[in-house]
Amino acid sequence: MKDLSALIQENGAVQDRSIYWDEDIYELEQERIFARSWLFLTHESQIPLPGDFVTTRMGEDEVIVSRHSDGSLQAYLNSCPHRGNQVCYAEMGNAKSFTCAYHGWAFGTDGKLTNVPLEGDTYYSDINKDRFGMQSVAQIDSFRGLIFATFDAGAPSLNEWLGDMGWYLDSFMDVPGGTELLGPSMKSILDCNWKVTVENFIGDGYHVGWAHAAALDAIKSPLSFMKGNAAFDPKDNGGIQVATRGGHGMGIIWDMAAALHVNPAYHEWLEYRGAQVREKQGERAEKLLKGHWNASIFPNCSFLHGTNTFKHWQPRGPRSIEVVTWTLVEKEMPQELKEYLAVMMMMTFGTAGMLETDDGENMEGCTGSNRGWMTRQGKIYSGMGQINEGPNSEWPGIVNEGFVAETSYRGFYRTWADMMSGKSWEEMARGDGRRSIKEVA
Ligand code: UNU
Ligand code: FES
Ligand code: FE
Repeated sequence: MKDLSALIQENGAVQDRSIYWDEDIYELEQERIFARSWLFLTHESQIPLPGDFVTTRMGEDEVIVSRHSDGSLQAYLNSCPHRGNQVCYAEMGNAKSFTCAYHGWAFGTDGKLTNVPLEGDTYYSDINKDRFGMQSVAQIDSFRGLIFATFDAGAPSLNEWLGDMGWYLDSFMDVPGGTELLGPSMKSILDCNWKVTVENFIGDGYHVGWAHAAALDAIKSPLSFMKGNAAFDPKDNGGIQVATRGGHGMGIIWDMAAALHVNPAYHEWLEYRGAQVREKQGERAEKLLKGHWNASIFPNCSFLHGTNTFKHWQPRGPRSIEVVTWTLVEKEMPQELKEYLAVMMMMTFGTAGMLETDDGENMEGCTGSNRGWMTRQGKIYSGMGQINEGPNSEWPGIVNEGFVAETSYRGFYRTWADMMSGKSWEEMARGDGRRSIKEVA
């Protein structure tokens, strides 16, 4: 493996190509990123009732996430402590218990071992059931309905982990009634490294007018002025790009929440909700609510506010991911609006969505080219906008005025490098002192 400290250079602007291909680096990511970070599991709306469960992955670990009989959220490895068989194969459902198909050990909805077949005749009742539950996560918590967990008991709280990202999320998630994910999810496989999709969503405003030119035209997007980049005027770059501490980030296009669909009912909703949000949280929150966001929550989930897309990029080795997609809406939206938004989400960023398929080819190309040994020795570049970014009087984080930039890429890779080098939580909390060119100068 290459020298770890050289994989990310120039304050996050240069990546070594091996990070998209190398199996040893991928294994180290499992240990140092996925086994430590708070990872997205599901939304409370997916498991409202006792016994409700979903199965998902934390890194490559299969997990069951359930609502226990006492109402608490539980998550534990979906693997039997007897001989290791996967216990639950359903994607979601409601259960009183989970029974292993191999020898019949049964577990409660908190993962605890409740029944062992032939317990008296074979173990002579000398088995301590408390010892053999499915292994629970170290911490589980939810933020405005989004449920996360970490395998690291020493990790900071979820609120600290999200930091300023939580403040940004509140503008559209801390609303009366809250939000929900409309499922069932769509799932598909892409032959790409997980980080390529995370970086695309965290901050790629640059590809929108180029890679999506035909789709913007076809759906008569209000952004179709960007197509082919020909008519782009610097004043069209109206928005911000943000890197928040912890590797999260986003690009926001002001007044473009409905960037990929035109529906008067959605605009009416934004006016109605915007006034309430402004009252409770202030003008900045209203401005955020009415913007279109592309965003990622470190390490591997992303969303588009306005296009109502919520995605979980599940790694399956260094060169493959499973993409899981839901529609994220407000619970109090009228039913017809929810249905309209779900259809538009599918048409744009569902598995066969017009923009999703534009991106998919590029995600695979950015990964697959590195199969060439010589190609893989090189570096790639995300230095756009460094000269223009810094702390901002209005917006938390490192901010670039203008949504076409790579500010949030750099924040993501600085945190990635910090975690990969094995920094302690204290070291990471202190910050890396390399957050923007302006601060360094
Ligand atoms: O493709 C995207 N990430 C995107 C599309 C971002 C902003 C607007 C439209
Ligand atoms: Fe950006 Fe080729 S122009 S990857
Ligand atoms: Fe895209």
